[in-house]
Amino acid sequence: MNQSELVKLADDILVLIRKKPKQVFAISTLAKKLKSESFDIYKAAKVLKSWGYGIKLSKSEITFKQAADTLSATEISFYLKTKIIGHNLVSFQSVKSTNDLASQVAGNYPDEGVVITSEKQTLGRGRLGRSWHSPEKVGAYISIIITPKMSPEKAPGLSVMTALAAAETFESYCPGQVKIKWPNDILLGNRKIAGVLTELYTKNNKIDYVVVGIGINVNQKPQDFPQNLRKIATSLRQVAGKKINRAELTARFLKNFEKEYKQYQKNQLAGSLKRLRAYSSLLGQTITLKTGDKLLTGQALDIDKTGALIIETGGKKIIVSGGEVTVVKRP
Ligand code: BT5
Repeated sequence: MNQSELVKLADDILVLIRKKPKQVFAISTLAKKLKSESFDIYKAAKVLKSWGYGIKLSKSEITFKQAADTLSATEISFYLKTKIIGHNLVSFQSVKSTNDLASQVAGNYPDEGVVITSEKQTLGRGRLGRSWHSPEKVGAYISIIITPKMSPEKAPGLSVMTALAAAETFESYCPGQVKIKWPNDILLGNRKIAGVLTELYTKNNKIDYVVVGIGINVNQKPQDFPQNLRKIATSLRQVAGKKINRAELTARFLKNFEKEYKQYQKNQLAGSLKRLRAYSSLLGQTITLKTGDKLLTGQALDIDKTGALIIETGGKKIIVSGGEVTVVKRP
């Protein structure tokens, strides 16, 4: 049995034993079920241990004790309750950027709901050429391919929609503490824990596909951030005060994403405005926005159903789409 067959067998064993923790499985029974040799089952169980799974293993028996801290497709799928988003889920140990990879995949085969995750990114991207710090095994780096049947003008609101899905997810870990800094930052106690990068690909003025990427700081300790981020970033773990299961968190986020996306396709953010307003860190504040080279200062009044921010400046109301805008200053 070669290495990739062994890895596949390890995954198959996991699917069987993962659902029944503490049950003792005879290796000979698993071998029969998986049409393998007992010796290979034993070897594959050792592979599972090397992945960090808590497994009690003897020559004749296997017992599942504890899940590994991993963002593998099998582990995420264990918690996943979606219909479309994540129906095809591929996980990597290390990639340059999950958004880049998703775009390559979708360029060949734009399939609604494909999800790519990675344990680490070596060139994680933020918006406008900025970078996303993506250390190994403590974060969640996720890209979702979608192919919405809507006009490209409606795409910027997908970032706000995704930020809302993320906020709803984090709310269950840190109730009452989550804020969305329009259009794409999610904050806990005024520090950033996640950012959304939505990239639109068009063909003949129609949406070909959209890659929605999110980077989430899950289990970082303060020292895991570089000096320049220590004062502006935090993680769910730091605020919740306990280590978070990244696979479960990812599955919960994908579920919320699917729910919000379904609504968005019907009526954009019309049904979500109340929640968006409640999460917003900007409304009512005087802020400075940067669009291209221009700076604009005004009071943030509201968010509309397209995801745009309505601001008042010099007695006029202006609607700013989330597209290429950065909030550079607020009190
Ligand atoms: C974002 O950009 O916030 C979007 C980040 C999207 C990252 C995901 S990870 C999966 C997918 N694949 C990718 O390659 N990207 C996406 P922006 O609003 O431009 O914010 C970037 C700024 O946030 C940086 O300039 C830093 O100041 C700050 N930053 C970078 N890494 C951070 C981190 N881990 N936590 C908090 N802040 C961070």
